[in-house]
Amino acid sequence: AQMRQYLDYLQDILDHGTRHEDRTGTGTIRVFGRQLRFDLTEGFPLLTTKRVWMRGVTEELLWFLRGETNIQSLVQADVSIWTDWPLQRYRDETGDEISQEAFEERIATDDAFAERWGDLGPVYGTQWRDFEGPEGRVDQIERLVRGLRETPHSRRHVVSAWHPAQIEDAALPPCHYAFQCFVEGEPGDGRLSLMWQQRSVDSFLGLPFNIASYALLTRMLAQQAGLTPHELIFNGGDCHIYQNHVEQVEEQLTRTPYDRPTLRLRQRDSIFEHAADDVTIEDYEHHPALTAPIAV
Ligand code: DHF
Ligand code: TMP
Repeated sequence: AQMRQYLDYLQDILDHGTRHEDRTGTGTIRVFGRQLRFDLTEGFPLLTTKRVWMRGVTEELLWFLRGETNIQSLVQADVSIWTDWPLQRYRDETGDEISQEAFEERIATDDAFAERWGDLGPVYGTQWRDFEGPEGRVDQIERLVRGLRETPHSRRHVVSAWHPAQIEDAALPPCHYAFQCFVEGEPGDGRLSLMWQQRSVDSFLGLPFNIASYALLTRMLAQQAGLTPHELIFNGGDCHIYQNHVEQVEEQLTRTPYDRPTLRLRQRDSIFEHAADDVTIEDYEHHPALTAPIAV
């Protein structure tokens, strides 16, 4: 099975979107309110119309699951996808026009520097594992895994990364800000679906990562709860294509998707014990990589 619907979604934005200036000064073409559904029994939903960097996706998800918000361990794993935001803050506040390489080198090797400049504030890691409430902190992932095991048919399997009192303190307010799990069928034969909400969607750079990340999370949760992954559903609010990504999008629209790859995930006793090499992607046939500047 393929992923034609991602291409249809991009075409829909080009056909029906309106041009608008945005926070980053780049400009977007945008529509509001779209849904994509992926049947996870038909292979792993990693885009094939360009290369998507699954190791980066995996390292980022494990970083969320560890409850971390400092980029140090990501940078140490050679993952630079979150570097731009701390780097920009460092440059703005110090006036030091340091290169990305030099900044990452210091983040990776100098703990005091990383502590001072590498933190993104209360982003996903904090909210998923350590959500601050009046009666202490809530580990939403631990609670979710327990809930899926003990009351699988509950309608309350919700995790929220949106903490209204802490939005101002985050380098970037959560884009994918909540998800819900849903279980069908009886114990021994249960199927797990997951739906996530995303307020703002960089459809060319961010969304392919987000789809793969939530598909991997669904696999991990299913494995912990003895369930079979079923459906993955994306609900997007402001769904946009940056104006400097239009050429890459048009190139992608000329490409025919390949069949989806398969993902293998090593079983662990706890969802918090996974390492990046627990994840392997097989039979990943894809079109050539496409690069694009990210709007900071
Ligand atoms: N800001 C914006 N404007 N768009 C985003 O997608 C975004 N995503 C964030 C943080 N801020 C953001 C976190 N996730 C890349 C992918 C995901 C991501 C951040 C960055 C990215 O640059 N991907 C490139 C390079 C990957 C690679 O190194 O191979 C890509 O081509 O997918
Ligand atoms: P905003 O906070 O002004 O909405 O900017 C955030 C940008 O980052 C926006 O283009 C959406 C994009 N984004 C994703 O698409 N996926 C992600 O996972 C993250 C963190 C950001």
